[in-house]
Amino acid sequence: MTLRWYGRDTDPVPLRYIRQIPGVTGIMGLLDKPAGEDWPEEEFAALKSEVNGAGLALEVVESVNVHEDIKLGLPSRDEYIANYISTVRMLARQGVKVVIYNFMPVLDWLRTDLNHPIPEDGSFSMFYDEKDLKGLGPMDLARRNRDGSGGFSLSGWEPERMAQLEKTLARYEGMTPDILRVNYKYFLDAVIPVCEECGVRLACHPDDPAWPIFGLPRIAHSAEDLEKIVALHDSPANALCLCTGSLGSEPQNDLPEIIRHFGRKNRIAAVHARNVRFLDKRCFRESAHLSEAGSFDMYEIMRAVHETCPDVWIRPDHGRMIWDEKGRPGYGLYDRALGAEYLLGLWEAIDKQ
Ligand code: CS2
Ligand code: MN
Repeated sequence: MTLRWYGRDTDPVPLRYIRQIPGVTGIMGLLDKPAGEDWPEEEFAALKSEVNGAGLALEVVESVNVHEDIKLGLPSRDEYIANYISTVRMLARQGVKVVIYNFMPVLDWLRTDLNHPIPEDGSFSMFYDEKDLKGLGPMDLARRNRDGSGGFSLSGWEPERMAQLEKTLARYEGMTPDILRVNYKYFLDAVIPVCEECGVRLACHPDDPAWPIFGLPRIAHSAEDLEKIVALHDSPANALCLCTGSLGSEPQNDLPEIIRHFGRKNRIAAVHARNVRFLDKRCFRESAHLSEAGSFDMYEIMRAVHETCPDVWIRPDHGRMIWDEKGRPGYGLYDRALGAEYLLGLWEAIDKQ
């Protein structure tokens, strides 16, 4: 059980607090670098010793972002792929086992409100309503996110990424899911053999929400999509990060079944456990992890993990803001700590059964 941690300069949660959450043994961490850069080993080694010094493991990196030129299939992609490979080798030397990434064009996750009040209990969580997108463009969303982020640079919405937003969007005109998959395969064919050689698994994070946005092709939001991804390069190193909140935002996606399917195939390397409550069609809020707080059966989800991929790294994904905490939306301490304990409790019960 791990918690995501953004680093001492930008994460208000100190490592020792994470260490004090019973059963949490590590973090999913990162260096804050623009996509396409080769990560310097000294910097990562310093991060690792800081994390290890706090009594926590750093075996999962989230995320090493994929440069847009790779997704677009531009000639410059080879240079960025070479950097990706060099980073994977470096991370392997530093003891990293799983690298999470996504292949979503331009925009990563998308919510329409980062601080939505939950009327029942006065807490706040992230919220999505397709109706709120009417008349809004990606640039408006980027501004809204910046204003609602409490001053934090949100992963997926980093300022340097947003500065290029309009230009990058224009370059995707005419891009189809099939072309995107061809470019994806080119990337995997280059990187996965290196992962195999050095004992790292790449874990693809699904689209969040689980449908295309702003007309951009998205290719990771259903069981069929994920099947195509694992088939692009057939290797256990070409794996998935099973994010329940992302995939599950589409009620058609049967989460326990999807987990069992890809777990049995040995294609799940990491799990993000999150619960959401459906409020309407394409309208949901992120809820507490407890099954009854949302729309997912977290017991069944944990059982599927226990049955088919019990050795994966897992973390509670986005939590609510509770107890007046001021933090990075989705990544406060309190609700994620509650989530971790709940998930560990389910795990203990399943295990003893
Ligand atoms: C994360 C994603 O905060 C989140 O929603 O699950 O940002 C995730 O880290 C990336 O999509 C993975 O590359
Ligand atoms: Mn996730």
